Amino acid sequence: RLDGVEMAPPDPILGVSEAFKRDTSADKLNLGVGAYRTEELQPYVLKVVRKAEERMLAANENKEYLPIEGLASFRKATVELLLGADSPTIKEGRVACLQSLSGTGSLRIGAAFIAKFMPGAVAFISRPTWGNHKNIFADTGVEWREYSYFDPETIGLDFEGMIADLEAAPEGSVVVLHGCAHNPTGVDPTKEQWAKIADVIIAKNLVPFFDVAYQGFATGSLEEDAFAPRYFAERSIEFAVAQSYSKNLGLYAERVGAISWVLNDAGAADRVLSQMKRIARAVYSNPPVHGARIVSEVVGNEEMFEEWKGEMDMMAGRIKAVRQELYDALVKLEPNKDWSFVTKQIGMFSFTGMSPAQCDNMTNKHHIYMTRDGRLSLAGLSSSKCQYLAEAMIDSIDN
Ligand code: PLP
Ligand code: TYF
Repeated sequence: RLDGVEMAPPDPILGVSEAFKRDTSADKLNLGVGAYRTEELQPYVLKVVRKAEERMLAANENKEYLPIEGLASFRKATVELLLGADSPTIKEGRVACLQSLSGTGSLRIGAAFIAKFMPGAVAFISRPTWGNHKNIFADTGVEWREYSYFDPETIGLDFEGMIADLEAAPEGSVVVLHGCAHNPTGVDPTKEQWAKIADVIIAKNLVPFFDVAYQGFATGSLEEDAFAPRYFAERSIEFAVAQSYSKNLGLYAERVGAISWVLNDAGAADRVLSQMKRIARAVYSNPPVHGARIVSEVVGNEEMFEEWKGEMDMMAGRIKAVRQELYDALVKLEPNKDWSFVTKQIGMFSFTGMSPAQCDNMTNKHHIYMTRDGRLSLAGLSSSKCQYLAEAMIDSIDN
């Protein structure tokens, strides 16, 4: 009966890690997935996470089911992290927050909600964007289209193209926006540009859907990195937002995140939450508790919260340092080329403009694993590998 099932293609990002594991070269370097590594290229568990886990173990917590909407203290902490603890939106009960399965599961519940309650709405995603956005909307039956975002000439934002495409979108369309540290380009709108984006959203009655996967990794400040959603809330724009703790708290495998709707009416927030619960119930019933407890321990304790910020600075600082070292190595090897994009881009990635063939050369000849859109995860790079990477890049670009 199932003889006709064809082999599915590997995930364009996670599939790179699988290929990396099979490579036996001593030089191999995994710059595919956006996951933080130490200078020794080992995964890193934050000290503050270990501390929270010790406290949880000592408290002898049980493993009872959580409510469908998740752990109350986690939801409170997560919404406050996004909008600020003194946000009037929160005080007035206008946020519907459901703990879900990290960023991906949160986007998925948000997309399912859109499919159900905004039938026919098209989701506009940036070109390029994180590979999974298309999958998530397509699998939930929401049609997606792209809006201009990246200008390969300037290696910057194609702001005019973006605004023109949003202006041309049908009324009531959904616009997926990266809250900060755009993946894969590392290019974010300025505050002035966010204001103009908000103008178009209001004029065209569009519905923003923020994907916040890197809060704390763009400017280094949790508050600054939440500028766009906070600003939209101030302007009374109603929006959805998916949050993830994979990167900023290093909880990748724990699957910790939330989907929220920020609305202008508390009654609407209650009704929306009830419907998101209904969707979640049919998918996984209720979310896992362990990671959510870690978050509420860390965010709920002033000392641990400060410690977390210190470790986030350390991680973001190491990425900035290798960004600079890679730039220096490239300039030294090929001074006549403009490498400034390396240090201009922010967040975990470097978007190099390399073609698929050049990426293949990086992998096949130099054992450097990356996605074929030309993205390098600097979170997986060490100081000691910058020279090797620069040489491989120049060999791949020049040939
Ligand atoms: N959205 C973007 C833009 C991402 O880069 C990621 C990857 O971290 C995610 C969402 C979701 O990741 P996760 O499901 O691990 O939270
Ligand atoms: O872009 C990345 O590398 C991260 C990790 O299906 C990731 O966001 C990649 C693919 C995926 C889930 C997470």
